Amino acid sequence: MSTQSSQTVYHYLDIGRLGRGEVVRLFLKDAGIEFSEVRYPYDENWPQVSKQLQEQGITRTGLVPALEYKGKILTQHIPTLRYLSRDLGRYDGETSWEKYIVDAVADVYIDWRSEWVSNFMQPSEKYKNESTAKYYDVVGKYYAETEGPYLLGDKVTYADFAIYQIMDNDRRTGTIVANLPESLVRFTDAFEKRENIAALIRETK
Ligand SMILES: N[C@@H](CCC(=O)N[C@@H](CS)C(=O)NCC(=O)O)C(=O)O
Repeated sequence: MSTQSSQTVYHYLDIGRLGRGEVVRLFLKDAGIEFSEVRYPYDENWPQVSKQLQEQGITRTGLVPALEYKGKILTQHIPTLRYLSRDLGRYDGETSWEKYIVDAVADVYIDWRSEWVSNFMQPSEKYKNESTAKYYDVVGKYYAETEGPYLLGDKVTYADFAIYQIMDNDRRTGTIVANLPESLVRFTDAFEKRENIAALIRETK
């Protein structure tokens, strides 16, 4: 999909710092990309608004986030981050193996995010007691494979934004595990100190 404008515009639901969109928003902030935001109330009018967005070509599926970026419209939040990473020439691994690790952790995140979305109104016992334990263990082990603080060591990649944000969302819905793996404590501490992220956290706390 194409757009005439070269301005970056972020389209998402008006649900604060929850959901898939915030992963893209954090990434844009970190990268220092200027953007404007269009937020849609997630209420009884949303199905109609979603249909209009489809008709306008802002989203193919009726779902958001959608990003107008350099004359194109990007949807599907993880492919959006991959596109931006390639465009910026940073936020990805360098070797084929590193890129694979980043993609693999992003894929675990996609499963985790789907389960989080199904559970965020009323978390099931299975999500609270089994799923989260599994995801924090699996992802914690990936992060423990380097000295950290990020997935690939000292270089931040697009998967770090997704993992930070799903942990943040679990904290907000009271579903974060009691004992975070040490590798993820180290990661969260470092991530929150990143210049543009720290400023964002201060603004929205
Ligand atoms: N595969 C899409 C999924 C997008 C998606 O499910 N977005 C949710 C918000 S996080 C949405 O638009 N929900 C509104 C609806 O279900 O109508 C992505 O990764 O961006």
